Amino acid sequence: MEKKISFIHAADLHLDSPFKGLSDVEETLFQEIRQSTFTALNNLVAAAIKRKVDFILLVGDLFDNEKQSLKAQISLRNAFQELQRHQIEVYLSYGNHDFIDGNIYPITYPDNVHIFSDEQVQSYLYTKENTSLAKIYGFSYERRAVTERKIEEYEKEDTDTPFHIAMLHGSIESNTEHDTYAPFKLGELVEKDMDYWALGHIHGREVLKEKPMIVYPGNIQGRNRKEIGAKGCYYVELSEGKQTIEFISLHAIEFQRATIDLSECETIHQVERAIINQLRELNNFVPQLLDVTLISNHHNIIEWKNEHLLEEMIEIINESFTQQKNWIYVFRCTVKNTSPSSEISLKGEHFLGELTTKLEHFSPIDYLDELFQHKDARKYLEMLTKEDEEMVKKEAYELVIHELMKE
Ligand SMILES: [Mn+2]
Repeated sequence: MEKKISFIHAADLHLDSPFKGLSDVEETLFQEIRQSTFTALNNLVAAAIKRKVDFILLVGDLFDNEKQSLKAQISLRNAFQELQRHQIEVYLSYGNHDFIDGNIYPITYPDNVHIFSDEQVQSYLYTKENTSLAKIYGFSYERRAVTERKIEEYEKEDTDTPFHIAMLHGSIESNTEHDTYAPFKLGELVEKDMDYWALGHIHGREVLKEKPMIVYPGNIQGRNRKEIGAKGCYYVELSEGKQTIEFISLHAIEFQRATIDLSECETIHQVERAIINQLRELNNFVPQLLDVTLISNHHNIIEWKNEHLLEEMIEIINESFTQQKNWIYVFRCTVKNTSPSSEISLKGEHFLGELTTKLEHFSPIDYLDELFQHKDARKYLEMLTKEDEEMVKKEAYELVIHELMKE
């Protein structure tokens, strides 16, 4: 008989993520957002049952925080019990967000759950109807940061077993955007001759290689404006000489970006129409948290902004679009004037020239330091990016110019 296995590969569930940047969203909506990582977990379980997979791989960062929230632990235990009722095994490893030493409420999961218990690479054998089918290799983070290279520890064992799958929560050595934990080179993974590399840690979905399959599934639910688009897991089938993967969307709420051109708008009421028309076209399958950029080649957009009319307009539109089932909520709105004259050409004038130079050397961080250091406030704040900083400066400049030109 042909040997064949099927499984789901997921990582970075980040259960019970606090969504701190969205805490000022209206209460019932915020509850739904807070619940989204759990809804995505339920969707994962449903997908596994529907596809009748042999097992699930969860490659680290199941929890958002090492002090594993009770709610997340219990949701996971319930999910695992449901999978057990359908004879689905679970192989899990912990990552940098849920490293073992941080767990203060040890919990017992059902027997179908196989946990990689420490930083040493180990293996589990998956058998079905008394036939050995797969060797699954992996390790867990005991501490917050595993900066050592772990790749040397992965060695294929009993080669009579048809399939060899390696789980690794870490990043490619050249990746400078994320903390490089358990670093590896792509070529090193290839050399190990595994059938599938189930990676975790990077939240953007990416198939690094197809032969053999080396895959980041990304996280199962977007958690901030950088984690946009569909989020989910991979369904994988391995048979002798053949591998197929298919992405399954699991997220309960989608983060997305939209740019709306208001160049044709002469009045603020036309702005309302323009935004509504574009939101209607989104046709979203799940509720959407939208990061909107309003652009126009007219200067009126800056006036509307400074008079807080755009802000008010977004509020009104949010009220209406959050009534529908697949609601849309604009959680961030950036304004861009694209006309060449937007860089008001007053640099020559002495006072404005000086203002411009001052602004170029100004850093908003200096003024925010106290806030970011505050022991309560900092839990809810994300550090400004370079891009945010530039935006703050531009807004400040435009506001000052606007106020000065008024008279
Ligand atoms: Mn993660």
